[in-house]
Amino acid sequence: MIKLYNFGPIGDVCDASPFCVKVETYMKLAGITYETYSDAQNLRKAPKGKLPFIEDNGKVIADSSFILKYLKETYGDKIDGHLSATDQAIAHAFIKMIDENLYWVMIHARWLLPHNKEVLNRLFFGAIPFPLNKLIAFKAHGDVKQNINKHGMGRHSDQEILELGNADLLALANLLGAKTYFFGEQPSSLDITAYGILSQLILVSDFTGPIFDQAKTYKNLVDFTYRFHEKVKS
Ligand SMILES: N[C@@H](CCC(=O)N[C@@H](CS)C(=O)NCC(=O)O)C(=O)O
Repeated sequence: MIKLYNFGPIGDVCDASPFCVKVETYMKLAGITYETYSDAQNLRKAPKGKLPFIEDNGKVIADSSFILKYLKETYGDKIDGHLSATDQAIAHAFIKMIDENLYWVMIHARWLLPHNKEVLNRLFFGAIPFPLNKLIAFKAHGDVKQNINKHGMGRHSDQEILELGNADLLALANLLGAKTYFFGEQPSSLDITAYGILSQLILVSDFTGPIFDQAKTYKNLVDFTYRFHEKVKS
């Protein structure tokens, strides 16, 4: 059985990382059996220093996009087979928008808005004994700040980051329109990826701030997220 190495649930959502939600949700929808190994310590043995990664028949695959590619090649393309070439191109561009841009907007809100610091430290480092929890939290905050600056998102003002995030949300809302899923009546990897990030913005109530409020103003995205959550929750 496939072993999925992730962080673990946050509230009612299967993981605190949108990339881990993506992989787990893909396997659920594709009917692929797996077991989860949830622990932030998995980062230590993660081949690329990030989660998720999977282990299947002795093979280790890291990064959500390579994991989905491997699952499609090994177990059949049960999720995206119905997409036209144009839909596949649109899905690819939107998935990159979510993974490479909107993700960092969410990370900024969670890690760099001062009012979320206490809740983040409690949720992510609260189980670690004192004083190790303080040391690990201090290092993690420094690492995230450096990473978000190196990405470039961290160079913008809070207001500019909100604008960039809202442009992505608007694009998602416009593409979804009144449809059940982004390409009609059947879910695809884009729906799964969108659920990964929207679950963090809309369903996880621990973190607060303008981007979380903004996401909740798009009624079709909110309805989509709750609908998808009902479909895939354990
Ligand atoms: N491109 C990777 C991104 C994975 C990623 O950024 N994971 C984050 C959690 S959301 C992580 O493990 N961060 C830990 C770190 O950078 O130390 C994927 O698609 O799986």
